[in-house]
Amino acid sequence: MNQKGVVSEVFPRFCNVILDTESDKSDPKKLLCTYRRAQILVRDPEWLERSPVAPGDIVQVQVLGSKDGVIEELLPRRNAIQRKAPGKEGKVLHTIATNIDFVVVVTSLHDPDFSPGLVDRFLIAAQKAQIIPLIVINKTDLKKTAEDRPWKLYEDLGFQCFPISTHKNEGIGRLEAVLSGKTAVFCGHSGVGKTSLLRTLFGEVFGKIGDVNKVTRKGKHTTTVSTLLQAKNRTRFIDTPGIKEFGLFKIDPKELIEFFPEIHELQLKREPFQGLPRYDSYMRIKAALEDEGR
Ligand SMILES: Nc1nc2c(ncn2[C@@H]2O[C@H](COP(=O)(O)OP(=O)(O)OP(=O)(O)O)[C@@H](O)[C@H]2O)c(=O)[nH]1
Ligand SMILES: [Mg+2]
Repeated sequence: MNQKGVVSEVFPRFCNVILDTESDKSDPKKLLCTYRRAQILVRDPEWLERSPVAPGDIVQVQVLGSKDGVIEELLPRRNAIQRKAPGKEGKVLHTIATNIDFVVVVTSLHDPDFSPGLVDRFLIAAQKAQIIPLIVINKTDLKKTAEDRPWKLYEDLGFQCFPISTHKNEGIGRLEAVLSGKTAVFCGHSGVGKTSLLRTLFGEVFGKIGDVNKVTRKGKHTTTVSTLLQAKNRTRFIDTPGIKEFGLFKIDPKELIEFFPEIHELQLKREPFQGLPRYDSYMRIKAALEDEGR
């Protein structure tokens, strides 16, 4: 029997699939499926994918009993958020999630400190994939002064920002309203509170939460496998492991400036732009892309 479903977790040789017949349930049954690698579409002859499927992929499954199945076919993706696969030589990419409405870039105000470098990279990748990015700034309970608002820059650029405190349950309602009925992937550095926030949004305990290192104030990579959660009203959340770096690919360094409109504007007017807050970030990403092309 063949049935359609959505990939919820991806392991090296298997993945979990939630069948469409379970799509309204908040605790859906999952089928553990093997891949028939040869039958998975090759999407890009130039770039190899690290895994045959990604969370959010719609697949056709041959059901083998109540718990097992085989992936027969991968249906075309509406979109995908992807990065260069870290630690791999050559053109290998990591598909973080597919068929999504929002990329939620989760940061924390402190512990670890707000990191604009990663935010910029996620914003570029999301915009390139035509997916709406949202920026969450968690741990606002650790605010030091009233001016401690490093995300203001992104608000001024027109991005939707959500300063929240998961611990104090502040600011989460506004985010919840935007995400209702949609599929959103939650990404960011380790330790910013992705799983903590998702437990609140999902309303149930799942996964593990880990302390940040007391000295480095960084996370300890507590979540190790992405998980697609099926919440009320067909809302779907994807929790992901914290990432250290986000390698952009297939962007012409000359086009990069379009993702930095405030720098672009001054450049066109032939005015100095070296003092702008995102100038360093722009130069670093440009250098990385130029390296890539060599
Ligand atoms: N002060 C403060 N700490 C928080 C808040 N939200 C989460 N934390 C803490 O931050 C730490 C990391 O939380 P996690 O939810 O495991 O972070 P994560 O982003 O899922 O981390 P990885 O799975 O490693 O990527 C834990 O000690 C949480 O208790 C918050 O709003 N305020
Ligand atoms: Mg986590």
